[in-house]
Amino acid sequence: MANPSAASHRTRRAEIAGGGFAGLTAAIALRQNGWDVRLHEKSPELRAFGAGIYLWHNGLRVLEGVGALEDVLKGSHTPPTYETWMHNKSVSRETFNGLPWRVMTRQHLHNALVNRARAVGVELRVDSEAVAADPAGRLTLHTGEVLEADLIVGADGVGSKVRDSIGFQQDRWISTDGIIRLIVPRMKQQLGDGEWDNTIDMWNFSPRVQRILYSPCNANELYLGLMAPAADPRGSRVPLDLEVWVEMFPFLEPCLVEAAKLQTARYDKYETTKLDSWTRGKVALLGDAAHAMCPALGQGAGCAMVNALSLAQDVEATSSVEDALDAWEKRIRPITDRCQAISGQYAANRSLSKGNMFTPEALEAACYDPLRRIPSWPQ
Ligand code: FAD
Ligand code: 5PR
Repeated sequence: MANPSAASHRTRRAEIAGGGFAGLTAAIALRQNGWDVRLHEKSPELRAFGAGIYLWHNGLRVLEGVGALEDVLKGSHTPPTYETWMHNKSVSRETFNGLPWRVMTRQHLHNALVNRARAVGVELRVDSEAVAADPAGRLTLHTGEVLEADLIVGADGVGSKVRDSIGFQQDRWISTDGIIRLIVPRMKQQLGDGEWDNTIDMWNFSPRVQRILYSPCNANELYLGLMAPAADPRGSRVPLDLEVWVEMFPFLEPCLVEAAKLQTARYDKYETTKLDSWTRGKVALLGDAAHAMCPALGQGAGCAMVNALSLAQDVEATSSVEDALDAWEKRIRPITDRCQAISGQYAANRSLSKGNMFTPEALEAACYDPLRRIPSWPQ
């Protein structure tokens, strides 16, 4: 089929709502394919929320595709081993057959994507909230301005206004466990002997259910995820209830003391959203707007980024954006659906506490290669 933009002698335009990992990835990928792209972020500045993040082979391949991998690799870390402990005893040490994975701060990943978006010429607008979208190809902003485009992307997170203005059928649910996520200094010397460069998923079921996911991001920064049931007032308290955490994890005291100083700490429950469809006419939903998932497999952003890059690939293949979006959802969605289902089961059953839970099924999304469009690991 003829190149659609060449056939119409007109550069195609995309309006994107949301400057998170999904929106930024889509913006760069479309722009690299010659689209005019404007991205709208409702906040007054472009920044990441949350603390740390895991990316696996799939997300790292997206970064390669959008020209941001080198920047992300500098200042991030691949732990030698992904350990799981139960009651302070090691139950598994996983290395995933050499599958690439990486831990970093969210700000680090976000900075790399924003820099790349600027470098390729994406127009970035802050203080620009999308309030509605029209499947015919219109995005309405909070100012009342209506923008027309060949493609509208709703990457505006779990509370998506783009999605809700159109009215997709959706199932939503919220977990009973939640998490306090923080970045603290590594304190490696103070921690003393131990394999403190590893990821260590530390589970305790008694006397209370409390878990810490210990994740070094680089030489200076440590991502801590402190998990407790929402029904536990002390485990879910913010700022941190230092006593209750040090009692359970005494060997992490130097880091926990730092964590307790953070007044802005939040306790978040996991949200899951499942839609009947990710597209309507010229509107596509990406990331948490389409498929918020439990974080057990560390794949919400990874799947979002794969889907964003794949969207940019698929609108190149067909002259009708509507047809391309249908084909895109059919092609790429099943991997995300399966990942979301396993993540949900693992979270509900606290399955990761058993160790060795990164089975081939659980790693399906991670093994996908969005550039070659095949599952490519093990090679
Ligand atoms: P968001 O990150 O929510 O970005 C949406 C953006 O849109 C924000 O900047 C927001 O300000 C803006 N916005 C909102 N509304 C509007 C509007 N109306 N108009 C304009 N802008 C708007 N994923 C991983 O891959 N690896 C992990 O290790 C991992 N760990 C996680 C741990 C926890 C505890 C949780 C809860 C999630 C985790 N995830 C992880 C999932 C990941 O955080 C999300 O899937 C990902 O951030 C979604 O990106 P997004 O761009 O779709 O949405
Ligand atoms: N894995 C990762 C993660 O960030 C979380 C979980 C598992 C990478 C939450 O922080 O099980 O909750 C989890």
